[in-house]
Amino acid sequence: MARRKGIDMKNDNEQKGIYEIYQSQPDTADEKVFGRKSHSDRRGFLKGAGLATMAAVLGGAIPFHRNMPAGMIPAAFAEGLDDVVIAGKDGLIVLNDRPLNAETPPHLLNDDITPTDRHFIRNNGIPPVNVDPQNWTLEIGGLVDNPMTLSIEDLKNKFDVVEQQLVVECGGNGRAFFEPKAKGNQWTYGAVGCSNWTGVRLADVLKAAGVKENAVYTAHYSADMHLSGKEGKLPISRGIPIEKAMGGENLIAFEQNGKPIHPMHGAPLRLVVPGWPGSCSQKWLTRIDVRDQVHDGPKMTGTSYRVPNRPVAPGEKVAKEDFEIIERMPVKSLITSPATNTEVAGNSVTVRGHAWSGDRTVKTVEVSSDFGATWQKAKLAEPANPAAWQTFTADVEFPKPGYYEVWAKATDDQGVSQPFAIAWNPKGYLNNTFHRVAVLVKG
Ligand SMILES: Nc1nc2c(c(=O)[nH]1)N[C@H]1C(S)=C(S)[C@@H](COP(=O)(O)O)O[C@H]1N2
Ligand SMILES: [Mo]
Repeated sequence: MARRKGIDMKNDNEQKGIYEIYQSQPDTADEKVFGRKSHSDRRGFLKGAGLATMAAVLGGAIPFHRNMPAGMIPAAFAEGLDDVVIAGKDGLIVLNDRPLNAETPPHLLNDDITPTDRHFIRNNGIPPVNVDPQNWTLEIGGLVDNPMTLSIEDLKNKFDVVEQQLVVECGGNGRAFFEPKAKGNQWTYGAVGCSNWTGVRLADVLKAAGVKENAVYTAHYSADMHLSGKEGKLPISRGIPIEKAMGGENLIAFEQNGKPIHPMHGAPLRLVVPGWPGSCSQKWLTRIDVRDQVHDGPKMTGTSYRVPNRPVAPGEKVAKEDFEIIERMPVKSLITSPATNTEVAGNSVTVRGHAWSGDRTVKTVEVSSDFGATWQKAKLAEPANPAAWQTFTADVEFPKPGYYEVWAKATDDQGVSQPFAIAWNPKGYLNNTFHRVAVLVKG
């Protein structure tokens, strides 16, 4: 199990995570952590001993300290996870080993195309073992004129085979930063990847099957086993609206990055529904049914992959009927270089990262090195294809040595930008706040 770095509480000698401290005692959090009260604003307290303490903890003076919002946890502390290594998975952080869940530290996501060994893993159940791609079949059933049973060879022979760079992001990516805490995998930043997927278009297969007029939703089934081991009990069975399923961006994929799909990523066949919660992308895919109602399989109902249909206060109890299914994932960006807590020699650094917005295009990415007081536009590449992430770069200059944070903010083609603060929801979904990395300029 990964753990957060603990902060030693001065008075009660208790080890508490920094997020817990800021949540439970916001007024005294700065005092607990930095030895001096902040009152409503850090400006005052940061002039004196508090500023010196914070600088000592962060490893350098803070030239833009006047802009630092009160109660903001320095990005230097945001990734307090111990490194645990999984075989064949280069540097991923394991959150849970049954089922296996692992995320990728941002600096290992620097490539335009995410290598398979750096793609996060999110399993709800126990993956099938000894799969035989030769005898694997996919059934298309439910409200279709021509139900079909297709082998992987059939898929390759009967349909256009296409290759696309597609973003898969878990709906709970960023959950670790929720206060009050939300139950579930405590993903920080790295439950996202953009690999090159090869397969056939889901839409082409559904068209060949002849979707009936009254079709509303797809239902996805797979060969993994429920954690209880009970025969016939499904760990997860999600679906998507039929209009979404007809988009050309969704693939029934048999290769990731030019190789047969890795066992942890759904070998030998999976859906890739980019820009929607990763849970829509059923791995170890065996059947797709077309239904005349919203699918009600495991993890479709209750509060799974759902958010309140209105803004709620942090910690507010929300009635079940006020939840709605998450559709597209929100606009977001990730700084992949420099890694957080990097020491920079000289007075500038080239910042690099990726930005994406569900199945939309990102129009601008801006970066700030003064806690959001001023922003500069980054250079932003076009997506390789719809639903691929877009790489940005920016040369950022620092006026003098000290502690800085580089923040990134993306805006999509509908004019929607990333927010500074989390839109809290009970299950910890859709955190698309700015990514912040700590940079220590040595001059
Ligand atoms: N059959 C099956 N498909 C699944 C899952 C699963 O547990 N079983 N997890 C889903 C979730 S919640 C996510 S975020 C993505 C993760 O895909 P990856 O493990 O290839 O990164 O797969 C989805 N598809
Ligand atoms: Mo997920």
